Amino acid sequence: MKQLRLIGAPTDIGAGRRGASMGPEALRVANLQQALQQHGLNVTDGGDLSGPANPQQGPVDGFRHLEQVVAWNRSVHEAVHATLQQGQLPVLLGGDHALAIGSIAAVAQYCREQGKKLLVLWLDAHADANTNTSTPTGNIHGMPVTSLLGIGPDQLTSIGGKVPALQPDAIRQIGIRSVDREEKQHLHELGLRVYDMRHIDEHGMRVTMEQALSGIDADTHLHVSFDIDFLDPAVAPGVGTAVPGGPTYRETQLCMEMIADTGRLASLDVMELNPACDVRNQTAELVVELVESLFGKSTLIR
Ligand code: HAR
Ligand code: MN
Ligand code: MN
Ligand code: MN
Repeated sequence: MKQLRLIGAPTDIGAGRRGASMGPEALRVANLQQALQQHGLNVTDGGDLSGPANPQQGPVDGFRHLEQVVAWNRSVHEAVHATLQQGQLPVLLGGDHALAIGSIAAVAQYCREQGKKLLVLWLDAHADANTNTSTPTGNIHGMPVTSLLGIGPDQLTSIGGKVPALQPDAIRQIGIRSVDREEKQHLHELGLRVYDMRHIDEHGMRVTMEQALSGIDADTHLHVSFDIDFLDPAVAPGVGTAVPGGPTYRETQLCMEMIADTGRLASLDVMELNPACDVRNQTAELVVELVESLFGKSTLIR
């Protein structure tokens, strides 16, 4: 297994509620690095990136903090791309989910350079496919998917060089249960593969993951963009935008284990952990366990 590199991005610039800026430190307090090392993984903590403070302003042209979101994403893009070039596996510690723009743009760029196929699994309660006209809030953490697909202002869509950074068939969304009305139209128009909670209820997590992971081969770079609000808030209260009715502890463990089983996980975002909403860091501790599973810790006796 490759060397992992933790990259902290302590900002909540793209979110409505403050606090995701404390995510990287809460994961360190929950011993993320040490837990992974105990399983024999080689893990470096690259420390935190820096960027503009949160000006806490309202929307301009349908975007809150566009300039600051762009600045943070440029720095995330650079760090993630450099990590991949060094042959390491980047683990971005958010920070809000707007930073997935820079992270995934870097991964897509690297895959083009290496001639690899990219598959992005988007684990989230939300589809994050708004635009400045469909957003009810102006919060850019509701827009990373559209940005990566080339919809939005140049500064956001062209961070990885090529526009669009991704084709819609390179993304599969899992756990979705909160979508705005116009946003739903975007999902249909773009033809995104969405395994929403209804799908998981009807088919179970096992079948859902078999479908979501289908087509992965030796040439595939698998990227997981894990928004912690994917989880049911009963087990993961430490998020800024909790939506009831998410995957349970066991369902999420299975999801992570099935991703690990592919052996193709090559980059990861751990986003939207909000310690200000958490209870005694329990969500951070749960996330550490789940990331351990993602990298092959098995709870099976075998
Ligand atoms: N759809 C809502 C909006 O655009 C909320 C979506 C963003 N919230 C997240 N993303 N936590 O995963 O404002
Ligand atoms: Mn352990
Ligand atoms: Mn999200
Ligand atoms: Mn979300």
